[in-house]
Amino acid sequence: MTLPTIRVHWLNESRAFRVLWLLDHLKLDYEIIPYKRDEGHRAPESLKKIHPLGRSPLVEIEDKSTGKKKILAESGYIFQYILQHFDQSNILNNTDADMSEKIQYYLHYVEGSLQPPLMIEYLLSMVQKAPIPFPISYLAGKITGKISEKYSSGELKSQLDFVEGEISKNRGYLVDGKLSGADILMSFPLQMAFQRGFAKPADYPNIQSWMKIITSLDSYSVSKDKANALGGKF
Ligand SMILES: N[C@@H](CCC(=O)N[C@@H](CS)C(=O)NCC(=O)O)C(=O)O
Repeated sequence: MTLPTIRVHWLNESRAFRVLWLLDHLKLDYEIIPYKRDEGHRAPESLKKIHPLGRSPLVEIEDKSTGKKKILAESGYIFQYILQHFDQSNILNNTDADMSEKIQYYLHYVEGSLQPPLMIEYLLSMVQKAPIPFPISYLAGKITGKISEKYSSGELKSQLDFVEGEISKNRGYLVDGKLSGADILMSFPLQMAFQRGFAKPADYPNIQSWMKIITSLDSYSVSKDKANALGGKF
């Protein structure tokens, strides 16, 4: 089978890093089309030429014989597509049907449940750090603190508690005691939660050791070097 050309529309410091890592772990050839965040930390307008929503990651699949192209958006769907079409040896899939369904679950869970409270906490922290004059800054601090207390920090804690329990039950990984696409996809929000100080590493020992193991993989370093060479941390 001739594999198509795979192009990753990659934005620096973004979820797109996981797609590089997935492709590198599967040892697939691909091209990176880099985009740089603007001063407001947003994606440049040029990404909207690839997909109307202008978010990253976007993956372009081009059939080498016909030149026909398709654009894949949404990290979970991109993972599903790549695992289904390009992981025939089940390196990151699972041959057991129940376990395979569990991987699929995480492809939805990551953006559907884990990412929203994390994003709210991030936005609230940005408001708290913004250069707003007193007394508006005081009021903004009170309001954002209340939203966090009443919703997002508690919600994030239950999500992290859940993931901590799953890793513990599943022998150090998310599914079946071994690495799968779910681990690579889930790495981004979990790294963010700790790097941004929304959770204390000491409260989540299973997530910490899981993170240490998966980020020690050669494929992680290969992707990180590629991202760094393009001027992005991720
Ligand atoms: N649910 C989408 C989210 C995509 C998304 O929000 N990507 C961020 C990067 S982490 C982005 O492109 N941000 C730039 C912007 O919003 O301008 C996915 O999973 O791919």
